[in-house]
Amino acid sequence: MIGGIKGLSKEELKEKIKQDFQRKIISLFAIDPKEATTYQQYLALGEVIKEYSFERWLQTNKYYKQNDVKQVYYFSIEFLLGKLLVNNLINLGIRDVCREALSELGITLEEIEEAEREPGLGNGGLGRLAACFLDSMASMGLPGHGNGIRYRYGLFEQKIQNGYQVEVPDNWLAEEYVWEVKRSDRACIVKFGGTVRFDIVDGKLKAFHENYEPVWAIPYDIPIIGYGCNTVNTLRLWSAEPFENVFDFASFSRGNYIKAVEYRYMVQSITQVLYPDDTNEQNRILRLKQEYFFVSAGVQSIIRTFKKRRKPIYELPNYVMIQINDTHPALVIPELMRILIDEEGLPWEDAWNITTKTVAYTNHTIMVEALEKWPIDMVKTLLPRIYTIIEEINRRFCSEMLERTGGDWQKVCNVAIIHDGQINMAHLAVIGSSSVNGVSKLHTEILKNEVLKCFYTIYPEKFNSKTNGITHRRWLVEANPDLARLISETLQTDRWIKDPMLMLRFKDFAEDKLTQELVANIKFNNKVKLAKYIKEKYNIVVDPRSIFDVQAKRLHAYKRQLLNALHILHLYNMLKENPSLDIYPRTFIFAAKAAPGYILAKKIIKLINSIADKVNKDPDVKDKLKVVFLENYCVSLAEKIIPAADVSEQISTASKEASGTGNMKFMMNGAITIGTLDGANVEIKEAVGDENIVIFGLLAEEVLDYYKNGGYSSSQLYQKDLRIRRLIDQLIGNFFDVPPGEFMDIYNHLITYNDEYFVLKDFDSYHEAQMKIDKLYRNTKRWRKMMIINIGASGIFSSDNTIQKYADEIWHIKRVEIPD
Ligand code: B1H
Repeated sequence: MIGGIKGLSKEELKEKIKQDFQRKIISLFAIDPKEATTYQQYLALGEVIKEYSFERWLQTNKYYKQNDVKQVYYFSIEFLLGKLLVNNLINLGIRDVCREALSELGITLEEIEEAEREPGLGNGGLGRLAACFLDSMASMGLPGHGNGIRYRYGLFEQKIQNGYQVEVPDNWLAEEYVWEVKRSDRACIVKFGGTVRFDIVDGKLKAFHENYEPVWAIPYDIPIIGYGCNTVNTLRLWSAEPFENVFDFASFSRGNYIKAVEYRYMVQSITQVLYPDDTNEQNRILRLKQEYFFVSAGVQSIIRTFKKRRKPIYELPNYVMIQINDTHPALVIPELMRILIDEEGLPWEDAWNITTKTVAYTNHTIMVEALEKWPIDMVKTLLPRIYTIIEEINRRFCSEMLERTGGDWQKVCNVAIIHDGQINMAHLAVIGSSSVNGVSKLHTEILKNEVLKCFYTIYPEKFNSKTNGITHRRWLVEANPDLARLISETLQTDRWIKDPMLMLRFKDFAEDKLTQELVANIKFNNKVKLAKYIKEKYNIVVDPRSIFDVQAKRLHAYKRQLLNALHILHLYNMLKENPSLDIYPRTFIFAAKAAPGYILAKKIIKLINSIADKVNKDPDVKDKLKVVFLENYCVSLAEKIIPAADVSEQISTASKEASGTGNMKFMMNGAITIGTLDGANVEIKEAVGDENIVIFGLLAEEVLDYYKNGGYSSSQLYQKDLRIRRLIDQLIGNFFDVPPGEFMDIYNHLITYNDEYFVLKDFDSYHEAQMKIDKLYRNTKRWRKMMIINIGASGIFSSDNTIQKYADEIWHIKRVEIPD
């Protein structure tokens, strides 16, 4: 090990970095440091920086142990970390010295930083939220760790070919991953399949799980370095490995070669690939295996650590809290029950009491297709012991409910965990935890009054709201350094990086002419940079003086990229009819991955690219409209796009977007939101005031009312509204240069199946909102003022605030200061 950086002067540190870096290149690659490629330089620097964090990491763990600190474990099937080198340099407070050290070696730090490959171990908002939370917990000195899966392949890499999405495997582990430490000595065994036998032992009924297939869970730990403090927490990601000697394992027949190979293949498949479906659950056995795998390993490792404290097991909830990120880790509930009963010998009631106190559940969606349900037979076969426990939880809960409802079976069925041959994971999560939270105020209200209404009457005390947040350290300090510098200069302190509520003081400068100009210049420079990237990558010229209007997020019908696309087509039609129409020049930028099996979403990508083709090639509109689809949206691309955005498209069908977090990232970088009153948009509006956001469209209650009572017909709208008719006709006519019927799925979605997400219904109102944006942008002063207010108010949406609330209201943990 390289040794620490504690107590060094700046000069000493600089010399140390130079030496350590060069020695690392030699020890890793046996080459002259001058001959190293940029990627090798990255690997070497990464190793050095990682080792610099070890001192604090050990210190943190020692402190937690010696002081019996209560710790939180955030269980998530996704962690979308983004690149870590810049982040770690900033959080260790050594980026500037490091830049100087390297520049004395003739190397540019930014080039090395760019060379990092990001681990795409998440789909979108849910996974990125988990990563923001880790940053906040560490930076606030909160004892909170992550627990997840080390996928061999992350989310696919997206290529656009002839306008269509093509998926390429994301081989992110082709080279070493610098930031992890493999800990084979802390492996756990996870058991699949087999049978359960019950027997009386010492007068007590005991379960024996036999003939199972054992799988090694190997932990890889990533240090999560806090900003401006000594805290280094841990993200533990599990990888599945086969037992070498599985045939010596009691239950296996010896010497069956084919079986041995099948077994190895089965094991490796468990952590092979991230499921690429955002908010769309397919009932696949492999996914169930993944869920149990990381949950079981995580719980075992927590209990193992806890037992070293030599406290009675009854004390567990006083020292451990497990937050589950949606229902994907909901099997913690029966798994913890299993360990407490089968391994610790507790009676059911005590185990249940401990489990429900230890677990808390966050819901992230009301989309029915995303609410996880597993067929009974699948769970019974794959996890026989876990199944018997779920059955017992269900039996006890239902008999309680039967009593409560005076024998109303219908009501009991509505809340049962097992019903209709399936296990309802949301019901299991609500029943088996002490806290149930939504991710924005509106979303929580919808949970309480619609989706989980029955449970809200049973357990009103469990329900609470925790509006999402984003780490301003990545989304502002790192992604938009010039703006961060301006905020520090303006406020004459950089304390806001630790205490984001101080950012609100930036709003006081909204009318200040100099601040307005500086903010506008920074935005313009960021737009120039993005324009350069677009030119280099796609050979498309975009004008940084035009409005950069951005929609970047997963592609999903409810997010309504289609509304945006059809509206662009509408603008194009208007301009063709009247070439001198006074539209402020706009560049529409899209970035979005579609789930590989989501046909409608993929057609929408093709449509956007077809519109781009048409618009960008037409000299008649060339000075007014441009459309660009940027491929492979990921954290690093978001960091390039968001600081350059003027307009932030947050246009989901009201009630459908649980929170959104992109909305917060754009706002923080001075983009003005055009959006519906959905998810956290509602709270963004409260934070900036009605005049600093552009709202349109149906309200959530109106949408829910249409779903319940009907009363909307898209085909009537098509008949009545000439503009809409024209757009739809263009979609299925020969307006685009595509195979006949190419957009039939979109047509059917909008017309035949009555426009489930109210795209056409909201079209008018969206158009008006867009015209309002056009007008506002022309008023330079007004627009700049809006930008500053949005930037300042975004402090409210720092995940530090969100995490403080989780810590106070759900976890009951306190900040600790790790000594030097
Ligand atoms: C969100 C998901 C999700 N909600 C299933 N639900 C998945 C569901 O792989 N799966 O099966 C993956 C992801 N993701 C998002 O969570 C919401 O749509 C956003 O509105 C929210 O901001 C985000 C974080 O809370």
